[in-house]
Amino acid sequence: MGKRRVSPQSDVWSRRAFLRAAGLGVGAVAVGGLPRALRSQILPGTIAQYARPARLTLTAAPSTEQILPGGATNVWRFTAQRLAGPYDTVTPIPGSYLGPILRGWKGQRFQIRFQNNLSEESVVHWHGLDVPPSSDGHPRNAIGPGSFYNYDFTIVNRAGTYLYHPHPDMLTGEQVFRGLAGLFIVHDAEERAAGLPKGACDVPIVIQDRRFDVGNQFLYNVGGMAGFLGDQILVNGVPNYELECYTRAYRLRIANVSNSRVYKLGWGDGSPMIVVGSDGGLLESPVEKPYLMLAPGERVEVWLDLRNKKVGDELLLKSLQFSAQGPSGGQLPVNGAPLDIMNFKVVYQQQETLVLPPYLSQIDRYDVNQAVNRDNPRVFQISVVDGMFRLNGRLFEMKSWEPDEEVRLGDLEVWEFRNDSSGMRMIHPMHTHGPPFQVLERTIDSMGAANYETVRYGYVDEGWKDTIMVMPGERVKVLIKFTHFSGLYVYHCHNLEHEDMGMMRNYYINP
Ligand SMILES: [Cu+2]
Repeated sequence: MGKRRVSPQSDVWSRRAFLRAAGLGVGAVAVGGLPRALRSQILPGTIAQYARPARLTLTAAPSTEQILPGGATNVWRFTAQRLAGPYDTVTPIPGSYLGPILRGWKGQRFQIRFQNNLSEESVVHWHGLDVPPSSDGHPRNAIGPGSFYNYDFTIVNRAGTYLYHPHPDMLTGEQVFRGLAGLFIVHDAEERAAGLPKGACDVPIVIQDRRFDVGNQFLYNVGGMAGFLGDQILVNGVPNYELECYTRAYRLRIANVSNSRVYKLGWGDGSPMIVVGSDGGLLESPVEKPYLMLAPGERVEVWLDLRNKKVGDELLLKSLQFSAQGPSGGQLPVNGAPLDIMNFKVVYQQQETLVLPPYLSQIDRYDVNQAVNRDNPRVFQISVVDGMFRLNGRLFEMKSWEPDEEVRLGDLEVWEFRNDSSGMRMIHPMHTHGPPFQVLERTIDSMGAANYETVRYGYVDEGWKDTIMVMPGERVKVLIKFTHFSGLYVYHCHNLEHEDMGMMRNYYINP
């Protein structure tokens, strides 16, 4: 099959970049006396106050998309309509089943009316955003076909690449698989001033794997405990994705929105990855890694410098081989098999003025000595009992929680995810709803040590996280502070099939 080219001159991001460069501002919204495009250039420190509340409808419904040559593929799709707020609140991705990119500012209010036009219940989770429990997309708030639900939250998170996707009990895996997911990009003044590429050079890269039947239809054949592993990589919903590039620097916002597949991202020419951000936005400073591990639900931001390339040069983004124990469920390629992700092709010569900024953002480090349980971490032991992955021996219960799943608003705690029980050992990406966290420490047991060597240099633990990959035999301690909201949230494995099988629990933040 031929490569599908994605030209920066024909896509939505470059259109906006062009208009910005031309000083026009799409829609020429003049709030505060200045067009948007000029405000973002002249007043980077005062933008947030201009971010008018965004009001939109978000609809989930069956649709079709031309993904492979031949017949169109039936998909489920998020579409959004902006009712109020800045023009760029909603940016559809042409030629993709993915939901539109939602865009907001720290401090901005979002009112989103979700309309469920599927034939089953659903609910939307704003992955990584710390929002009130009633707007968090807890499975108990799922609504039936034909119903709607009003989400209302103000963005308290720092700038970063967040996600939105369905979260109904036992149905999340299939709904995301059918196409229901999108990026929620948050900006703030610090991030806008960091000196990173913008516009067409700020590129979202959503990585997913899929399986198709002979009629080009999605095949959701879950391989037992392995979850779903596809044999076709899609980037932004497109196979054989190729981005036509300038000889410039790029900011890549890479998100793993696959159900179960873990990627070990590396450059085809062996050059190191230069990381500028993770789940919760920018790092303090750029960090160099030989490769990057990215489990389902995780995001990473990369500085790609094409200044020394020539027109005609190409650069592959690959997933490199790594070893993880666990079942494959008969699905090939297995987790850890080498794969091509996408290609960057230099087609335009252009002068670049940006250089990699030595400083990116301020990260306020939690102090473990301030934690209420410094020497007694709250442990979440992953185990298999009766053929089901469990958290502290338990499966998901819709409305109840145990005493050891209660925390207090305002407390800083040490949480420890332990993936070192005997029995079936495989990777689990652990995700918390509510506040983000910081990684304190990782340890590996002797049985897992050999496999660990194939992944350990690819963790990005330097910044804010909401999803953390835990290898077989590994224990990860994180620092988490319950800052903003009290109420009922969930924590769970972001292998979506594991989550659907019950590897999820409530936790309660006492006011
Ligand atoms: Cu899992």
